[in-house]
Amino acid sequence: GADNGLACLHDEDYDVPFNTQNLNSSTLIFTGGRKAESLNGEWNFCVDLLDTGLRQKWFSFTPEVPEEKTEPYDYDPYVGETVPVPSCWSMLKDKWYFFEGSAWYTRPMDLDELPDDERLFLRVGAAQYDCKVFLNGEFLGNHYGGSTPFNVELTKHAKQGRNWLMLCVNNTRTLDRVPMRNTDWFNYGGIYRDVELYRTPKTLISDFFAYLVPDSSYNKIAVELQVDGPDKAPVTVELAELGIKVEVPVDQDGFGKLTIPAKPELWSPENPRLYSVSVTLGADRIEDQIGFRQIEQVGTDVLLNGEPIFFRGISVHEDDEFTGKVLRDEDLEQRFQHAKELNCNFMRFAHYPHDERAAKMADREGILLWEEIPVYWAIDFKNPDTLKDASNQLQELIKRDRNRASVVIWSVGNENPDTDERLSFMKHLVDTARDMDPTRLTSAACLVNHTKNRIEDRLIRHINVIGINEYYGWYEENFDDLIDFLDNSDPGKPVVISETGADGYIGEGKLEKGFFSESYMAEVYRKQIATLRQREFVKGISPWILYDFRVERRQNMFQQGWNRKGLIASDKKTKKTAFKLLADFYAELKAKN
Ligand code: GCB
Repeated sequence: GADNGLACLHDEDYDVPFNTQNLNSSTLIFTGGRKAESLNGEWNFCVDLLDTGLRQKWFSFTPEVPEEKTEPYDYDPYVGETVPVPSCWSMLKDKWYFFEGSAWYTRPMDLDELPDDERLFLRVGAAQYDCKVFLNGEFLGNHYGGSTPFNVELTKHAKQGRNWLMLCVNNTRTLDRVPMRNTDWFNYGGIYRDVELYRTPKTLISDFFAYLVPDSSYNKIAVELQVDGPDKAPVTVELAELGIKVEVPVDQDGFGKLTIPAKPELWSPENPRLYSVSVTLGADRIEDQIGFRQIEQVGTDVLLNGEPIFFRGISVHEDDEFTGKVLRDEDLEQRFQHAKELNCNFMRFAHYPHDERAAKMADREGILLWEEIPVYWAIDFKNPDTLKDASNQLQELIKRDRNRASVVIWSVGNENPDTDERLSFMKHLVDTARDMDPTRLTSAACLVNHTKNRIEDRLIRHINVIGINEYYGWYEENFDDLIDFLDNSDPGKPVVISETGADGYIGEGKLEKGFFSESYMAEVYRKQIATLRQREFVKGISPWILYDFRVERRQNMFQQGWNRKGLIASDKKTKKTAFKLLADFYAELKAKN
């Protein structure tokens, strides 16, 4: 038949160049305080393992009643099954649980005529991994990276009346991407964060960054902003509580930067003080709640507002038994509630950018954050496309979250093999983070030389904080090697034990002792706590992990598709013994400070 696929022998042979990656950090728009129209809700949906939709151009079909169709067709985007957005398809039907491939989301959008002086933007909070955007049959671009937001300008493409929006989302793990093929978390698929429309004036404030100037005086706030559009006029920035109202001039590219004398009350976990900031240019106005603080690395110390700090942390994935990566406000509140019960002042958001609401909540709750991109295990460090992808995800994350005082660390990688290519790849990412943001520390989960049993990683030279994932008592069965490991290491920089832990299974058929028993897990925590507390260069711990999380590669009878290293079981309620051990240890540290 006409559609035997011969027209497209290779994926590259589609006559539309789909992999444009034109929707990237450079087109991401600051949306803080803007009014959004939600496009969440039911969308028409179809999984498409063979990419028939791209070959047959399902996006170019027009809505017609069945009786009047002029050709046979394999899918009708305008009728049929629907799914909610946001959601992970893996969680909606058993037969989609392990589905990896393309899926089509379609919905109508009824619009009034767009006034001449307005622009219209679509914003997708996250779609895993590749998302192609079509409006009324026209391909507008694609975005790559499963956990960061992107915008598509619709101004010139949307029409008055009914429009059809189609998103083709593909969660296939590929060799040239970040992450690559092997991860210790579940490969969910779908549009799992909010989809929204934004209307702005012709000229808008497209980016904004406000921070305490990092020096010893604590008396200057810097603002950096970007104006996009024809009227590049000065922008008004107001911090009413500090009596600040200034005009920030912009250059011909629309970029503006100003340093303002100011003495804000400093943000800290004990006093998570946020200031209302408003930014206006003509009819455009953005708002945010921003805290001002200083984080520094000096020798083996981390200083928050000039005072040494110890990170009492816990790692957490974005994962839920029933909804996958979709987290409601209540779920996020519960996450912080549990961190508070543990007496934490710090969380590691592993291993990819979490929902942006989480960092906003951390700002209010006074929890310091480590945020990271999924440069995880083996990825193709030689491939320029891989670097482009990693770098773009990092830039999107930084643009999204750099006004969050809670975020103190950008982490650029996790347990990556030490090669020359990896080193220059990671150095590139660290440099990018520093360029975009002078107010945070850089880190990575670094390497251990297991023969010499000590910290050894050329990347350490380039970062501020050395993350170490160590599993003495678990993967390294001889626990006492931890003592030897710490004795052998002399890193000269602060070390955060970014992971440690053990699986503890507490469901039916649980063991009383040995690997996977709750008591074994507790024993590992007891020993870790006793040993790590004595080390001068250990400046924080974020054990692995707050909740049990779903993962394909763990299939023994205690795991059954789950990593069981959670201090709390997958129900997010039942605490294991180790929870209290860590909470007591942190309570003691907290009392000392
Ligand atoms: C690690 C990884 C983490 C895994 C963990 C484990 O080192 O960074 O992603 O889930 O170990 O449980 O093995």
